[in-house]
Amino acid sequence: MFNFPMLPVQASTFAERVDLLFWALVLFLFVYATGVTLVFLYFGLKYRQNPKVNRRSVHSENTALELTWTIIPVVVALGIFAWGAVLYYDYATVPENAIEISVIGKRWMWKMQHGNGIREVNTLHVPANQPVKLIMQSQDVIHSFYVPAFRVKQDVLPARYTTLWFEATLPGEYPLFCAEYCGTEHSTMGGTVVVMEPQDYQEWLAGGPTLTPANAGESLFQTLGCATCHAAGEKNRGPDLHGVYNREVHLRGGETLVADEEYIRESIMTPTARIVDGYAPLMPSYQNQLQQDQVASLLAYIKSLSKIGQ
Ligand SMILES: [Cu+2]
Repeated sequence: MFNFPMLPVQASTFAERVDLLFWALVLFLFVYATGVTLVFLYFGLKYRQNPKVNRRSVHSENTALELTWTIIPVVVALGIFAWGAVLYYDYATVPENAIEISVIGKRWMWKMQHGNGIREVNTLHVPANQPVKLIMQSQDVIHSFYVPAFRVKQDVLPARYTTLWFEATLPGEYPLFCAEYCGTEHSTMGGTVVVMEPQDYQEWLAGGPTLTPANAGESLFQTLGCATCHAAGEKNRGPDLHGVYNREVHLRGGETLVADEEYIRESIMTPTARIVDGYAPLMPSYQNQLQQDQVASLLAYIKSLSKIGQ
């Protein structure tokens, strides 16, 4: 009859669940607001200035009534919180089998790089029915990676990795936006996410260059002389990096953390920030010497080392 969609098409595993919560909230607020408004109008009419209603025996307190209208909204609010928390937990927990794609935001474009080295700008090809993890960074100001059809959005920050995951369900093309005002051409900073059948995606991937980020990272690792201090084995000036990714690391001062993407990136850019226990703060900073994609390549190389170490 007439086509008036309220929300974008549901194209990821999150979409239906997020929409359900959204509509439940809308319904709840509608019922609540209508109820309050009707009572308000009723009392407003009944007790308006002139009518001779009985105003003598006015109740100033009603414990049962007050308990009711306190406890019910509390239970409802906590229920909404729990519902949202469960959704958020899944949104924040990346499945282990997710394929990883590197995304760099930059005024005013999105640069993507796939695991085998294929690069694209403002277009992101992903397979359907498979979790995809985006490892994102900005080259300048704060951007935000937003795909309405997937119901996912994540800020992309300079000098820090953020991640975002989704599992697309419906092959097709969906708009991608920058959702954080980032300058004069912010509104043009967008593109398309192309969801393909897994087999088509593999074929598409196979059509690209063969220098993987890990390969590029390895040659960079040699060129920059990283291996001088980070060679395999003990008694080196720097820690052995085999298997370091996603492993627990003990820091000077007793702190322990997991060496994730962000820690490795920080250790390249500001090595003295969090030193591994047992080592001296000797490493120079690479803050102004590396491009973001070079850091991403080094990261890919260091991650590939962990597979050999296991
Ligand atoms: Cu932007």
